[in-house]
Amino acid sequence: MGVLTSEHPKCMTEISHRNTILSRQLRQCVEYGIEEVVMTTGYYDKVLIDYCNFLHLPLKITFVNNPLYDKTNYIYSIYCAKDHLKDGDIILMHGDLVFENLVFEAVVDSPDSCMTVSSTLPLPEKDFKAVIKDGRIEKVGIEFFENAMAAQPLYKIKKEDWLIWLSNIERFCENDNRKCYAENALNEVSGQCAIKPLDVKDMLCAEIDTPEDLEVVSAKLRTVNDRTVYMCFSTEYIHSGHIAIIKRAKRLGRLTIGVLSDQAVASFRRFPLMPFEERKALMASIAGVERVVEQSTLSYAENVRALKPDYVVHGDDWVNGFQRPIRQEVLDVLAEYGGQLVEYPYSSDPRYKEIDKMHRAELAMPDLRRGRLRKLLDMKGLVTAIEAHSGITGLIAEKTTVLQDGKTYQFDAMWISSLCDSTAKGKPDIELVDMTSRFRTIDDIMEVTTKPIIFDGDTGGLTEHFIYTVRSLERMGVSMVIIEDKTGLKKNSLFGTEVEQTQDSIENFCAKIAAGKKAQKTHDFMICARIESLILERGMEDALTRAFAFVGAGADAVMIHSRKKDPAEIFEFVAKFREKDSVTPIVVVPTSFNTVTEDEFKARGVNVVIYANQLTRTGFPAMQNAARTILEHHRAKECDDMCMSIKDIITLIPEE
Ligand code: SPV
Ligand code: MG
Repeated sequence: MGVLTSEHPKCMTEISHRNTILSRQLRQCVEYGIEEVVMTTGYYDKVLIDYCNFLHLPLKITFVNNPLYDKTNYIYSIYCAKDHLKDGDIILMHGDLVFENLVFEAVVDSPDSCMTVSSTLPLPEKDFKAVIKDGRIEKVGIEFFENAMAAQPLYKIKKEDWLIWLSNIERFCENDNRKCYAENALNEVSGQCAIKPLDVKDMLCAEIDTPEDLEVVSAKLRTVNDRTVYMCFSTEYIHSGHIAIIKRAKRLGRLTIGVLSDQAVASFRRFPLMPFEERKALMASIAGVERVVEQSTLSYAENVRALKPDYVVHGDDWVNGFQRPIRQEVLDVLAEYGGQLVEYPYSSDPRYKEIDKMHRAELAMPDLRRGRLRKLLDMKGLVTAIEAHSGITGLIAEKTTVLQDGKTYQFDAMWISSLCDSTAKGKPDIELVDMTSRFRTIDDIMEVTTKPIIFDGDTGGLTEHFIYTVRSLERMGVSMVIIEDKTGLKKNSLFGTEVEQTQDSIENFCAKIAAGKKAQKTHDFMICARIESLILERGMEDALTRAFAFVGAGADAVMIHSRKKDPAEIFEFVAKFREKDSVTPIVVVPTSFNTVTEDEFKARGVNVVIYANQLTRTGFPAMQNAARTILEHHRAKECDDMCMSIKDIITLIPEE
């Protein structure tokens, strides 16, 4: 190295603007949790010690001088230090070695003894090569070319292997064999040690022997230091598991964090308690996070294509489960430009589950749940709800997730239908099931879910009773009650004019709405007026007149209902209503006009789509079928294929 080492040992050669070979190695040790270092010294021993002290690193460094450094090789330095090296596994490295973090991480994390080799580099003429046999290192030296790979003296040696190697080092040195490599002592006992080759391929792991090496390695180091890393988070709280993975990610390069948009979080997990801007600020405040960007879908593709990070980092929890296609897409996009996916073991610390549970519990609390429907309407423009009439149907509404085209779909809310609640109790949908029983259903559902609830309030009953119903629902955390403008013995709307049904007067119904609005205590709670004019064939004009009157009386939303298959009258109502009122949410229940997609409803100005009875209508026929099958066969075997496994049922139920 000539002039570069005229005043200090080679390991103190600068390799970047902030590091020498040694300071980089020591900082890497600190970064990877190593606490004790034994450093053998030779010439410029004091310069080296002063330098290490000057670095002020949280390391206990034991310096061991080899007094014969100019007459011996490093086998003798190890011999001098032997008494400090017998306590446990060791990492062994030469002082002129430069390696990137990913290499060091693989060495430190290796469960076995290992030595770094490269299957892609050409065999060096004069440097170390390792002969590999049966997946183990058999010999290390500069003279081996057959069955060999380029090798670097960066090892992790498990204590049991090290003690074998070290005792042969001792034997060599005590027999005055001090000028060879420590590896000569290894080669004699390698059969008793299990040192595996750790293939680092093209990653940076190189010795600096000449000024040319220095130039090449420094240049490679600049590209290593310039690498970029991308991760994405949806979390609203940071626990030590997040910090650990962020720490690992930033060792790989300059870290950009994607924060999932509120809409994306709501679509795949649950409504975020902490809005996007807050979550973004939280991430930006973490040391080492260079940039925070929005990721607006669960799919990484857009951001990865735009940022082209060298690495995407993720926990290995997405290898299976619903995120699997997202992972595959990341791999495909990375392959487009040669990026790499790095996965770390997912931490399933019970404490994190506890935090998550607390978070869920918070979301389920009445005050937080109630206001979430309004927030979702603001956030998404169109909200979907599916019927639930029991705890288990609530869980289906809460948890069912579909992944399509890199997006996840879930229902936003639950509809507690009078039809389905009554049917589940074997009763007709004529306001026969009393409020106490209906509240019981709400409570059962609320106990196991977090999504907002829209309650089918039938006619709302007498105005004098309705105000109490509003307060009870509000207190329970229901987000919206829908009451229909009928009076007397209400029957299900899908009977239309086949049964006698009486529409309430506009005045009466407006008074009921106004009384309900006056009774509620919070701003969050919504009262929706349901217009039955089309069901009862009273015409579009009547429907619109009523809609505007009800909004005037304080309704927070209107629901227009129809039992026609053709959506034309619904579309006409929506268009005409929107001509005069662009803000009041419109609710539809497309049981009959079921060909219309959510996107089309949204484009026309609808805000809430309720799938009002599909779980009931699919569940009961399946049960009837099972019952019939058992009766026919006088045993349950034939019914088995129709049944969900007990295991699947159990996984649907959250554990407390
Ligand atoms: C319900 O689900 O109970 C409803 C909607 O009120 S409908 O059955 O279409 O009238
Ligand atoms: Mg109903």
